[in-house]
Formats: sequence, C-alpha cells, structure tokens
Amino acid sequence: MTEQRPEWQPTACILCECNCGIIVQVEDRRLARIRGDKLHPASQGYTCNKALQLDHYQNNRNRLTSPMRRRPDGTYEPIDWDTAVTEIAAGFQAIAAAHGGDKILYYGGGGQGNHLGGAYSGAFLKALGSHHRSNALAQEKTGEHWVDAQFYGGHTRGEFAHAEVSVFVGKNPWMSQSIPRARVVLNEIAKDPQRSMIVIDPVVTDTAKMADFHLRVQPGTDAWCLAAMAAVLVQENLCNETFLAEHVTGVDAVRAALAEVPVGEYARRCGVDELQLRTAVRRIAAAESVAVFEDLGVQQSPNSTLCSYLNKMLWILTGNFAKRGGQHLHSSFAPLFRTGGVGRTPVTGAPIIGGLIPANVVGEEILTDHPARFRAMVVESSNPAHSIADSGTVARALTSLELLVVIDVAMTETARLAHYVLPAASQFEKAEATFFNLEFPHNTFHLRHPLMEPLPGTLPEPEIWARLTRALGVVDESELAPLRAAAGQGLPAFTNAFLAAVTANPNLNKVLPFVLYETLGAALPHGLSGAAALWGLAQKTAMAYPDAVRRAGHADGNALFTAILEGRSGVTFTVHEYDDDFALIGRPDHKIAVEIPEMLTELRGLMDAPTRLTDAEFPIVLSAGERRAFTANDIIRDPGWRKRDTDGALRISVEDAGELELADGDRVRITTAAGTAEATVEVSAAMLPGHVSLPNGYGLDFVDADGSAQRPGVAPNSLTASSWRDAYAGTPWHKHVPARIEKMAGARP
Ligand SMILES: Nc1nc2c(c(=O)[nH]1)N[C@H]1C(S)=C(S)[C@@H](COP(=O)(O)OP(=O)(O)OC[C@H]3O[C@@H](n4cnc5c(=O)[nH]c(N)nc54)[C@H](O)[C@@H]3O)O[C@H]1N2
Ligand SMILES: Nc1nc2c(c(=O)[nH]1)N[C@H]1C(S)=C(S)[C@@H](COP(=O)(O)OP(=O)(O)OC[C@H]3O[C@@H](n4cnc5c(=O)[nH]c(N)nc54)[C@H](O)[C@@H]3O)O[C@H]1N2
Ligand code: SF4
Ligand SMILES: [Mo]
Repeated sequence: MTEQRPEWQPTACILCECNCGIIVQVEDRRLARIRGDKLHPASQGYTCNKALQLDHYQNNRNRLTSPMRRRPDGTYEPIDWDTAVTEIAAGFQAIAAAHGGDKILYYGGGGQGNHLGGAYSGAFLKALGSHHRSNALAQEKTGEHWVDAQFYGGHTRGEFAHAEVSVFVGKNPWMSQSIPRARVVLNEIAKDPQRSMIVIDPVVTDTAKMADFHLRVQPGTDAWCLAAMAAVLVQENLCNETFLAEHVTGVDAVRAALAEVPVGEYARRCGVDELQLRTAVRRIAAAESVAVFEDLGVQQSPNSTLCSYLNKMLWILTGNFAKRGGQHLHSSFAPLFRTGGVGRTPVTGAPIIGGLIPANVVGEEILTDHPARFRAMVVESSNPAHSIADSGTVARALTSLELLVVIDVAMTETARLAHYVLPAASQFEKAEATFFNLEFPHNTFHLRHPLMEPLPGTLPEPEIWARLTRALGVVDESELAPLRAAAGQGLPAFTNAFLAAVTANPNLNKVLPFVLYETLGAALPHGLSGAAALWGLAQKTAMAYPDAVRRAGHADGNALFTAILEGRSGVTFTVHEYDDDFALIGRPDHKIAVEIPEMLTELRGLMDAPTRLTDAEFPIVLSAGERRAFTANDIIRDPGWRKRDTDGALRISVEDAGELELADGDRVRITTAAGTAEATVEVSAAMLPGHVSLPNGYGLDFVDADGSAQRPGVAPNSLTASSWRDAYAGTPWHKHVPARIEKMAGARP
C-alpha cells in the first residue's frame, strides 16, 4: 500500500440529534483532525465543543471485534459470524414457534446519528411475526406525540433562526443543542433588541442567562405556569381570533377551561412573579412570530403530557403557525413514530403510543409469569440496562429472557447480559444516516459515506440483518435474481422490475429493506450497499411531498435517491412554502383540533393537585440526567474524553450546601425510594434551594489500558423508579426524583 496524505472527508458528528456536518482527516484509523463542514446544508460549518472528541468513540479499548456467545458460567467466548447468525436465527425461530413471534421485543434501532440499521431490522422481525418495539423516544417524546397526533397528526418544529420570540420550556439548547447551529442562533437572538427569549427552567442555565424572561419555576410546577400563561392569552384577549376562526377547532372548550384559571394563584404556586409571567405572555402576543421548544425538563417531569398540551397553546392561540419564524409541521424522510391509535402492552396494559411500548414498563412486561410476557429481545444501538429507569430491575428482566441479542459497537452494561453480542462497525466505518430530519422550510438528509473499512471482525448492521434474514430462508433466491440483474442496469430499470416483482408477490413488501439490500444494494458503489433502503424511502418522500421535493431540485424519487448518494455533505430534500403547513395537517379538515377532553380535565384538576411530591424522608428534588458540556448519552464510554466535570458532579444550591455543610469536592450519599449512590458535590448558584442535579451519561463501565475497571460518576437510573411516570404516556419523571442528600465522612477523592 502506498502512503497517502489524508484528505478531508465529509461525515457528521453523532453525539446529538443535530448531526452537524464535519470534515475529518483519518490517520491510522484515527479521526486525527475534525472541523465543521461549511457545505452541510443544515449546520453550515457549525459544531459545538463535543465534535472534537469523536475519536474517543471511534477508537477505544471497549470496542467489540468479534461476535460473542455467553458461556454457562457467564463469561463470553468469541465465535465466528456464521455460527452466531445460524444460532441466533434458529433461537428466535424456536421462540416464535413455541410462544409466537409477538413475544420478541425489539428495543432501540438507532442512537443520535445511526438509523440505517433500524431500517433493516424490520424485515427480520416481521418475518418472525414480531411487531412490538420500544426505544428512547418512549421515555421522552411519546407524551408530546400523543398530543400532536390529536392536534394535527404530525410533529412540529419552531423556526428559531427567524422567530421574534423564542420560548424554551424545560430545554437548555446552549448545552443540549437540538436546533441547527444552536449557539449561533441563541447569540443572534440575545444580541438583537427586537427579539426576545423566554426560558422556563428552575435552573439558571446558560440559556436562561441569555433570556429576556427567565421564568424560574419551582421544579415540577410547569403545568401551573403554562396554564397561567395560556390563561393570560384568553383572559387578556390576546388570542389571534382570525387564525382561530379559520384554522382551529374546539377553541371554545379550551377557552372555557382557561377562563377559570386563577392566574395570580397559579403564578404563586409555580414560584414565578405574576407580573413577569403576564409581561412574558404579552411579549408573545405582540410578536410577529413565536417558536416554542419543549424538552426533557417538562417531558420527564410531573404532568408531562399536560405540559405538552399547554405549551402548544402559546403558539396555537396566537396563530404562530404557517409563517416565517413560527411553528411548523415539517416533512419527514422516515417517520419516527407509527401512525394509528393508542394500543396497550400485553402484560401491564400500558399505552403504546406511536407504536412504542413505554420504556418504563419493559421490565414489568418481562418479569412475570403472565403468558403474554416477552420471552426474547433484540437490542440495537441502545443501552437500556443503563438508560431506562430502575436499571437494577431492567437488568434482572433482561437476564431472565430466554434469548437476548445485543448489537453494539461496545461491550455495554446491556451487552453484558446478552446471550449473544454482535459487534457493529462504527458510524465512521459504514454508510450511515439519521432520520432526525425535523426542519422547515428547508429539510435536509445526509447519507454519510464510510471513512474507512469496518474494524476487522465487525459488520455494518444492514449486513448483519441481511445475514439473519437469509438464515430464516423467507425469500427465494429466484425472486431476487431478476431484481439484481435490473439493478445493474440503472435505477429506471430497477424501478420497473421492482414494481413488477411486488405486484406479482406482495409478500416481498413485508421484507422490503432486505429485498432492496440484496438487490439494489449490490449495485451501489463500494461501501454504500447499506443505503439501499433509502431508495424506498426516497420514493415515499417524493410521493408524500411532490412539490416540496421538486422545489428542492429533485424531479422524482430516483432523482432524490441519486442526489442523496452523491451529496457527500448532505442534501436539502424538501423546500416548503409557509402555506404548506396547512396541507400538512393530517386531519380531514386540515384544521388544528385543540379540544382533548382528558387534558381539559387534567387542567381543571390542577386546582387540587399537589405542587410538591417531596416529603420529610426525601425532601429534595433530584434531576437525574442533565445535559452538560461533556455528556453525550452513552455514546462515548471512554471517560478520557472529558476535559472537566470528570466525576459528573451533583450540583446543589448554595443554601442547601450551607445547611448540609458541604463544599465543592465533598462526597455525599444520595438516596431515593429506588436506590442509593455516592457523588461529588459542586455548589452552584444556578440551583434553587431544594433542587439538585446529576448529569446523564455517567456511571458507564470502562476498562482502562492497564486492565483496571473504572466507572466515574453516578449511573442516573440507579436512583429512578419505573413506576414514577406519566399516566398518559408512561414517560419517566427523571427530572423530578424525591431524594435525600447526606454528607459522607472521610477524605475527598
Ligand atoms: N451535551 C449533550 N447534549 C445532548 C445530549 C447529551 O447527552 N449531552 N442528549 C441529547 C438528547 S437524547 C436529548 S433528549 C436532548 C435533551 O435536551 P434538554 O431537554 O435540553 O436536556 P436536559 O438537560 O436533560 O433538560 C433540560 C432542562 O430541564 C430543566 N429542568 C429540570 N427540572 C425541570 C422542571 O421541573 N421544569 C422545567 N421547566 N425545567 C426543568 C433542567 O434544568 C435543564 O436545563 O439533548 C440532546 N443533546
Ligand atoms: N435518568 C435518566 N435516564 C435517561 C435520560 C435522562 O435524562 N435521565 N435520558 C433519556 C433519553 S432522552 C435518551 S435519548 C436515552 C438514551 O439512551 P439509549 O437509547 O440507551 O441510547 P444511548 O445512550 O445513546 O446509547 C447508544 C448506544 O449505541 C451504541 N452505538 C454507538 N454507535 C453504534 C453503531 O454504529 N451501531 C450500534 N449497533 N450501536 C452503536 C453505543 O455504544 C451505546 O451503547 O436515555 C434516556 N435515559
Ligand atoms: S454534539 Fe450535536 S451540536 Fe455538537 S457538534 Fe455534535 S451534532 Fe453538532
Ligand atoms: Mo433523548
């Protein structure tokens, strides 16, 4: 091999759902130099501090390099791929034959940046008759989805880059990002005297510091704050009546409920000054455009679904929809939720929203002798033994399964409970993409090409799923051969052959991603066979939004697919006009339907509901899982990536620290109803008395170069209980765990 000077290769950061475009120089399989990619249509050269640390993900001692099989004594032995695939396929077939394929649960399917694998899993699972699934969205976004589905049958995003007023509800975008070029946009808002920012958060976050209005609610009291805010709109006649008359149904019922809200009393209950609250609402009402982002601070706190319902009133009642800087129903390249009504889980009868079983009941759906219990699971690109509430019980449940298969790049807490662990190629070693395509009017999709060959012993997920599906023997080779031949003749020929094949055998549709991988995949350029499923998604997208796709410069699905294959820095796949928002409302009358009777009952119930869930035994509210400068879910296991906060400090108010005689660096014991842990203290003026916070993504096991195991920080879900969850969506209240803090004797670490 000749020595090559590394070129800058485009790819993306995978540490949060923004997936900012980056360019990378690879040396010896290392991501040696990393910069923002100015050509990326969404991020335009932007990155945050974390992107520079990506080599800690790509190269670390805990990466897997061989399929592993658990021995009876609990240790693991490496096995070859053929053995693993044969045994796993047979194992799932046996479960399906004995108990039914619906006893196989699929968890995960992609983290922040890797959704191609999940796209292929469906073929294997469908072939077995498995249809139940869950993932992290079922511990954050299903409550919002439940509301969205009834309002307008879609998902909305605010256009913060142009909003006159930006509202962040339990959201700290300076740290957690989630909107393109977050820090640039936040700085622009803060600098512009014509624009305002409203932040609802008990903590003086970096975002709150930039806000014009920081509504510093007491933890867990957002429902009263948001009810009061929406009520001010109604009671002070600040609604956009023209918009409501034309585009919204059910307004009278909402108006009646909000008319009853005692604004002053509710402001007092949530701890916000009444005049400040009213002034913030008047600012919203006076603005040309308003965009709102709700996130974990409310989605993982008491009354979470009601909070989702109420915060949307701020932009609906003021008509901030279908206009520049407002809130929008964006296009999607691959929907994150299934459509259809709310189902029920087989054992506990918990709500299945958007096709997802609440993460919080996964343990209960397994640890029972109920005949409908789950018997087997596939976990892909997720670490539920660490990320779901009450990790101890989740671990016991996973251990009790008849078959658990984990697909991951690393030996995670979950992998260590599996019968088989399959090593995936990293996200820089294969074709990958995210389905977090949430923007409007310009929505983008980025197919990342591999930067290097897969680490020896690993495989990209599309290949893993193809091998597993082949082993089931559900598709006859004679059906694939003509498609394979057509794929070699170009996309038009393939399209025709494909249509003929699925017409002749509709069953092929069931295993569509597999069929595409086996046929079109083989004809794609080297390293891109995993992109085959995108062909089908590109056709669907072009059919769903024909004008917006054409405006983005793609004549049809094949043109879009080609642009995706060739656009190394990502492509814009839809360009919408603001009026399109109305057409995107997924209701027959294309109007927003705001009357949800259960939510109005909950709203009225606030009058008698408790604002405090703490008691004498657990007097302090613990937010378990805050996003900080050096957290990235469980994606980077090597603690060496952190430049500071290496212990993941427990942040505590000056007042509470004074009372407990705590100083920076002291060790404390945290106890909750679910468990106990030790942490290092950081005294912080940002915290309210009675509120402490721990970061997410800590407490991960890592084996160091000298073979010693370490686990810095607290695993947040050693302190959370699965029963502590929302009644409508089953989403956890991670941000609101009653706790007790005690100073520990002895030396500082
Ligand atoms: N750095 C970093 N960024 C990330 C991630 C990461 O791990 N690290 N993860 C990504 C993921 S998966 C997600 S879902 C997003 C989440 O993004 P965010 O939701 O912004 O993240 P959090 O810090 O968990 O919670 C947001 C805020 O909720 C506040 N909060 C706590 N209790 C309450 C309350 O009772 N009411 C209100 N109003 N606020 C409260 C906290 O003070 C915090 O500022 O971040 C993404 N971005
Ligand atoms: N207490 C508490 N719990 C929380 C939260 C909280 O705030 N507090 N936040 C919740 C939220 S919002 C989220 S999103 C979840 C996230 O929790 P999970 O859904 O468990 O996801 P991650 O933590 O992102 O873990 C991603 C996994 O994917 C693996 N991985 C990385 N790249 C690849 C790849 O290319 N292929 C495969 N197969 N695997 C790969 C990583 O090694 C890692 O194990 O945590 C939730 N849990
Ligand atoms: S962590 Fe998120 S915002 Fe930061 S560079 Fe990566 S993708 Fe972009
Ligand atoms: Mo998340």
